[in-house]
Amino acid sequence: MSKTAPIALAALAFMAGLANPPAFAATIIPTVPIGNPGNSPDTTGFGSVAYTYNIGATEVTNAQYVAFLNAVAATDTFNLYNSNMAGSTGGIARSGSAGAYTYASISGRANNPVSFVSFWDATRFANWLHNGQPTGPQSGSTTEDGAYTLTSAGITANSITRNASWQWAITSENEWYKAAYYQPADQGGDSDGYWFYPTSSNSISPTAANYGNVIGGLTPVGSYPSYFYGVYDMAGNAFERSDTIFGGGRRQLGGSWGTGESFLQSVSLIGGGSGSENGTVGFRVVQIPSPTALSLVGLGGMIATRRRR
Ligand SMILES: [Ca+2]
Ligand SMILES: [Ca+2]
Ligand SMILES: [Ca+2]
Repeated sequence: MSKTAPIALAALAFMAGLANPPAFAATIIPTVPIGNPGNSPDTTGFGSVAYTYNIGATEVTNAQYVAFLNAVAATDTFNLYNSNMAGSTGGIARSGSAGAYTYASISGRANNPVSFVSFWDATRFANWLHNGQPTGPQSGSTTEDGAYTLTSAGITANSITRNASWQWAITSENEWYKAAYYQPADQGGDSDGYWFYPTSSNSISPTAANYGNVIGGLTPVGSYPSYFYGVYDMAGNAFERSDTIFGGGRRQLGGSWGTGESFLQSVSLIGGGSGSENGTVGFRVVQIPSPTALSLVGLGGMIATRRRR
């Protein structure tokens, strides 16, 4: 038994490598696993998630959004690009003319959170990840269907929610809240299992996060320490859209570089218009651990069984 486990692990690592061959130029979204499924909610009523999921380690960056634009926005049918992205607080420049647009990160800002994106731009980015990062015009197989089925009526009504078959999506309010504030008391967390700030603490200072207009703008993701689950930048930097409907828009979490600390607190409860686009609001994605990974675990088990004979 003791000899088979490392063999199975090595086989798993090998096959995992084959599943993601380095020659395939897919955009890598670093994620961290959020376990403890079925945790209790906070006193605010938020933070309970019944399933295990992976959450983006950081906000989606300009570099990641550039890869998306170059894949699906040679013709930008649904305005995934906003000309303010090329301004002093943005991070992406566009070249060429409609039908042959290309995009590039602005020097020094590739790893800043993408901003000037609406909730609908974010759903299209999530659909693109869900669909395997295809290249082609904005359509059902690239941006308009997948985790979210986008229709003009649904957009107008702000009624579109995540499909049950989602693989990648924009974080929900509870997925975001749990990753930000939850830490079981018996694993070093607060006595009630929830911190007041995402920084694994009940108080905060500008050494822990980009907020309060101390820096005066967005910072590259990961510039401040990570939290309990290994996640970065949930406190400040860019505000983050969720896909949870809130009034006429969606819940918006974590505060930004320009807001006071009250916006970083677990009791902060605000939203933003789904169609709004400004320089302080970005988003973060979540992923359901893939069936491929599960089947690889099954294969690893088979190999271990065979070698044991
Ligand atoms: Ca847009
Ligand atoms: Ca607490
Ligand atoms: Ca943030």
